[in-house]
Amino acid sequence: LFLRQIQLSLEETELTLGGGRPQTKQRVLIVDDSVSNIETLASMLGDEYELFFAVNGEQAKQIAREAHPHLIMLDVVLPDTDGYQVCKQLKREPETRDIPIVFVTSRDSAEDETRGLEAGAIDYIIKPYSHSIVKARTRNLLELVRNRDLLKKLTLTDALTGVPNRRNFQEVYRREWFRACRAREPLSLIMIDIDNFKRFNDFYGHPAGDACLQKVAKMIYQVRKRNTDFVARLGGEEFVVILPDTDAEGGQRFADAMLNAVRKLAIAHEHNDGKKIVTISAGLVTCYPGPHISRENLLSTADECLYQAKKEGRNRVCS
Ligand code: GH3
Ligand code: MG
Ligand code: MG
Ligand code: MG
Repeated sequence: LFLRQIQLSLEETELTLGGGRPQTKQRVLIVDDSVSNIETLASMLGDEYELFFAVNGEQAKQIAREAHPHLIMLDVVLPDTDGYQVCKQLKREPETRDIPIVFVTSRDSAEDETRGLEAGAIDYIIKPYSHSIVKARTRNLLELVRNRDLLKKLTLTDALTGVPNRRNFQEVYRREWFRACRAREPLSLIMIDIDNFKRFNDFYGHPAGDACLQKVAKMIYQVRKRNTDFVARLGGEEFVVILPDTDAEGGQRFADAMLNAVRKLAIAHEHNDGKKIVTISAGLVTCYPGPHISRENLLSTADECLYQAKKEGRNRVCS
């Protein structure tokens, strides 16, 4: 019940960002070189799940990477390799590591089963199997997966605004930093802070302050043009944007668009240095990540730029 409640509240948050979708069917990848084996599993699971199929190891890995299934049912004997190898490889790769794998095989020795479980499989089903048992096991497993994914999402999402939180930012920032290093691409970072927000809260009350934060978060989120652009709430009334493969000019365009968009919201603010509406200030930095500069360093420089924007009168970008 507890999980169901957070699930509902999360769906609401998603809706506020316009990305909400009802519980969709979970995806299951069936890997078997025998079409009749695939057909049997498909007839059992097809109503409840969205199914994908692969008939060899290479195909299985490719579909696992592209379709991100919630569960893989894996045969042991395959034409190009064996299922244990496929399992081990999927468990090594970051994008597929979390996908639970269930072996479905007629190999019934204790050694084979041990090998499968040691390769990282979560379960091992021996043929011939009872349809009702396999259906029930699959359902239980996928329920666990759903709850695990939900918890993961909750730990990475800001509860008030629905955008990624600080922890999420730290992970993504680290990842994008190393990607930019490898690709020798520029990276832009924007620190954002709402102007005179303490006075806003004092004057309009905390609930109105919360509503303002939600609107501003949504607006910053909507300014993004590429889905690799990343927005997070760091805490309080502070946000950060990561713009991969974006030079100083592109960063400036994004920051200007963001400031404009927030002004356009025209949220009344009686005590914002005479501006009468809610505004934000931003600090923009751009660099080619490499050994000459640290992540923390770039972040603190963005902070200094933001401080400068405040000092120069707020409602502006400094870089
Ligand atoms: P500046 O323009 O220099 O940034 O001034 P400021 O008043 O915005 O800055 P300060 O850091 O002094 O105040 C931030 C305020 O943000 C304090 C608090 O009232 C408010 N705040 C922080 N988190 C939340 C929140 O989750 N909800 C609401 N409603 N207000 C918050
Ligand atoms: Mg086979
Ligand atoms: Mg502020
Ligand atoms: Mg602040």
